[in-house]
Amino acid sequence: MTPLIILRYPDPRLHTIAKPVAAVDARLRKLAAAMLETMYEAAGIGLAATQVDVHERLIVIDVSENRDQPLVLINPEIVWASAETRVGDEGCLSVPGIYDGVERSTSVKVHALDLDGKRQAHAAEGMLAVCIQHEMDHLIGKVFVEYLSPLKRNRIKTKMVKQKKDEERESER
Ligand code: GNR
Ligand code: NI
Repeated sequence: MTPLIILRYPDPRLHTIAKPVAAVDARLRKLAAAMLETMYEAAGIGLAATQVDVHERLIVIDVSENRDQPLVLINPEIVWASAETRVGDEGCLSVPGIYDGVERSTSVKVHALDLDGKRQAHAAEGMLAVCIQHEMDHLIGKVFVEYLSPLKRNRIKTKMVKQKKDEERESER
């Protein structure tokens, strides 16, 4: 399987609001498998369908040390988020090379469908809780840099545009 192409900030398609997955069928399972492969290939701990230009509510996550605990969440909903928050550095496969602090709930409860179309409840804390919140933001068209100050965001935007131009020049040679 060839990895999917990950959209990069400031691509406007990253701001698309995803629609619910209509059916957990063979197409969906194939997409989830391709997303997991893409996430592992890019050494990320999560990936939202939005990032691969598919605007359906589907995220894949693996926060395990050994990269052997894939989690697929279909039509995920955060049903509870702790009032307790923590600021932690985040990165994003759609904003390569940028890491900055974002305030998130320290624990969340999530309802989602699994690959069999069954309802699952997940209680998450630590890195998993952070990752779930980061991925669910992607599904509503939100990239973590939008939590940063306009000044930082504009600097990041400029850097990303320049990076892309440099790569394009490089590939023309
Ligand atoms: O790989 C990723 N690492 C990460 C680190 C801290 C907080 C969130 C993340 S998610 C990110 C992968 C990604 O971009 N998912 O959308
Ligand atoms: Ni991301």
